[in-house]
Amino acid sequence: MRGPVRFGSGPLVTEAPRVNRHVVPSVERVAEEVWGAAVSSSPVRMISRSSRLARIAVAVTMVAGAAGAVYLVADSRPSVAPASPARVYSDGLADSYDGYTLIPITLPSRRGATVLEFRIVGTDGADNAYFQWVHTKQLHLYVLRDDMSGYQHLHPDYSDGRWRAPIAIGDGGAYRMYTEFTPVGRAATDDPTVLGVPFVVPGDTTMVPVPAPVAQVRSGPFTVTRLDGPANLVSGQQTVLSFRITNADGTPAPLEPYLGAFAHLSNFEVRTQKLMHLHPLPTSLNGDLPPADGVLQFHAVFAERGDQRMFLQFQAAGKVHQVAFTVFAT
Ligand SMILES: [Cu+2]
Repeated sequence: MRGPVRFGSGPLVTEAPRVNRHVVPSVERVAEEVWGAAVSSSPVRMISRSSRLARIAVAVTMVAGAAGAVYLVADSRPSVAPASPARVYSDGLADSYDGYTLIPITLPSRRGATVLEFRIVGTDGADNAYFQWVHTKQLHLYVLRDDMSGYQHLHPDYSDGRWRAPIAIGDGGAYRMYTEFTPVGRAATDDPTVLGVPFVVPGDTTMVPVPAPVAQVRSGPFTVTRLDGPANLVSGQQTVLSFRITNADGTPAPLEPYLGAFAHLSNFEVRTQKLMHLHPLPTSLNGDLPPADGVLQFHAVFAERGDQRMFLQFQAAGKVHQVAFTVFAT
């Protein structure tokens, strides 16, 4: 986080308190001062003043607390100036990024089943078929209508310079397709390139209002609980999203790897349709064991305030499930 840090309703903290770590008053000295002040201002006076051990224990706690507070203040500031401007990651709102361009060939133009077909070319105009295998696929395709309904996560096949995916569109409306891939040479753990183009399916359309935030959503026999309930997130800073997936009796769901992860979360900013695709933090050394408590955590930074609609996919008991949550970022 950059700039001043505000703690609760207190004053704006722009600088760590000046504490000389080399001059620490003796515990007994602090015990005398702290105990005297605490006792004189506390309505609880029945504790024996002669309890020397208790005084020392309180002093130790206070000294540790002060040291912890200093650490927190210091730790929340950048330790070094950023070497270069923050990288702007692609989000599917453009058809071209990182030198790659998404060129649609056949986009759905009516309801029902069809084949979506496109090319992805590099700056030299050549097709770039060989992306890295990330989460068991070279390329992930997402489709969403602009009212945040009709989410699909598909995996096109590549041949003859073209990517093709069978797709079924259930209703008319304005849609966007997103392609996500990691070019060769980039760390597989780095952010992928996400390109997007809109398309329209004419005809009757039943728009779906974005649901209000809730704490729990069910899919089949499984319940997904957002551990923060419907609480708002704070934009512009590192955020942890935690979900617990349970059986009907409340025990952890038997999660299985799906596309190389225990869950896939596509987050769309409702106002812009900007996409951020996330995977849970590993819950075991090799990341190959499901969480014993059924809790999956995702780290994310939400750039803008506003509604987010997130689609969470997971596999349990041999079947892929999908749930969606609305979360407001303040
Ligand atoms: Cu994924």
